[in-house]
Amino acid sequence: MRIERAHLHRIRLRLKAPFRTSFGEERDRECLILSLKAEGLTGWGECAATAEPGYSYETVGTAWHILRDFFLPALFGAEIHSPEVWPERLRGYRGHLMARAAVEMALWDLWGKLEGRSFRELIEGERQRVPVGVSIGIQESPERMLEMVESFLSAGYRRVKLKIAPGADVQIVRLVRERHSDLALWVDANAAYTLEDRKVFQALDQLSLGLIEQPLAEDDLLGHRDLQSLLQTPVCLDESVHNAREASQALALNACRVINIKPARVGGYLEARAIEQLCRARQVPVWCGGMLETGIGRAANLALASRPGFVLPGDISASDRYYAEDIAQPLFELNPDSTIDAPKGPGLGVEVDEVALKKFTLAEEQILP
Ligand code: OSB
Ligand code: MG
Repeated sequence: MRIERAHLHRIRLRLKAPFRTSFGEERDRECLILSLKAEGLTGWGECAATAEPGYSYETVGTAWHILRDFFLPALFGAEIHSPEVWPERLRGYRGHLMARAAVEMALWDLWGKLEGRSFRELIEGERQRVPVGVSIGIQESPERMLEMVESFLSAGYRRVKLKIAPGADVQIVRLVRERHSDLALWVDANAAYTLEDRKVFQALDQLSLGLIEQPLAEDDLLGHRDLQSLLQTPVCLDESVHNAREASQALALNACRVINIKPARVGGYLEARAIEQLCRARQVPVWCGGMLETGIGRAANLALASRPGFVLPGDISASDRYYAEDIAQPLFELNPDSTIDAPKGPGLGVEVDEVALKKFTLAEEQILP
C-alpha cells in the first residue's frame, strides 16, 4: 500500500478523576491522534505523549513537529509492504519513540483492515482474554487512597498499583496492605527517589508487594541494581527501558526482575514484542503498561498483551475507568475474572467516532505527500 495522506488531531479528554503521579497531575488527557489513508481505508494511531514533558521528554507539541516534518515524509512516497518496514524507514532518525509508535499503530490498523485480519492475529497474540489491573494516582490522604482501592476492588479488579512519591509512600501502602492482606498490590514511584531513600524501600519490602516500579531515575541502572540487591521484592523498570538492548542490559546487570512493556515508550509494537520475546526466553515476567490511552491505544495494547510472555496483569483498565466519553467504540469492559477481551475485528478492531473526535479536537492538520 501507499499512504495517500495523513491527519493529525490534538485532542483533550476530561479524565473522570485527576491522575496524580510523582511528576505532576493530569486533569485532562491531551494527546495526538493520527490517521493515515490508503486504498479507501483509514488507519488510526494514538501518540501517548502528554501536554507537558513529565513522564518523558516528549510532548504533544514535539510529536506534532517530528511527525509533520520528518516521520510522515519518511512514510510517504514508497510502497509499504508491511508495517514491519517502518523502523527501517526511520533509520537515520534518533529518539521520539512515542511519535514513532503512533505511526506504527496506524500502520497496523490500516494493514489489518486491508488484509481483513485483526492486529492480535498479526502480532501473534494467543489469549482471548487479557488479565488486567488498575493504576491509582496519589490521593489527598491515606484514607482516600483506601476508598479508591476498595471501589476498584468492588468493580472487580484483582491487581492494584498505587502511585507513590516521597512523603506519600509507606504509610499509605501499609494502610492498604493491613486492610487487604491477600491483594496483589504494586507500587510505582515514577523515578522519584534516590538510593539515599533506601529505607523507604526497605520498609515497603516488608509489605508483600508484587513489585516496585521505577523507584530511581530513568538513567540510573546501577542504582537500580544496588537497590534490587537490598530487596526481596522485585524491582520493575518502566522509564529506564527504551528498547530490547536496554532491557537485556538491565537484566544482565540484575537492575530489575520484571519489566513493564509500554509500546509507546519503546517506539512501537515490534520493539515491544522483541522485549517480550527476550524476557520470555530468560523467564523474566513482563506486563503491558499504559498511558491513559483512549480506546484506540487501549485496543492495540490489549492485542499485544494477549501474547504469552505477558504473564502479569497489565495497566489496561476498562474504558469507564478513564473518561466519561471515549472517541472509539466499542468500549472495553471488565470481565468478572479481572480480564478484558482482546478486540477481534480487522485492524485494531475499534471504530473511531468522528463526531466525538471533532468535539474533543483542539487543533488539526492534514499532511500530504
Ligand atoms: O508510569 O505507568 C506509568 C500513566 C501515565 C504516565 C505514566 C504511567 C501511567 C500509569 C497509568 O500508571 C496506566 C493506565 O493507563 O491505566
Ligand atoms: Mg510506571
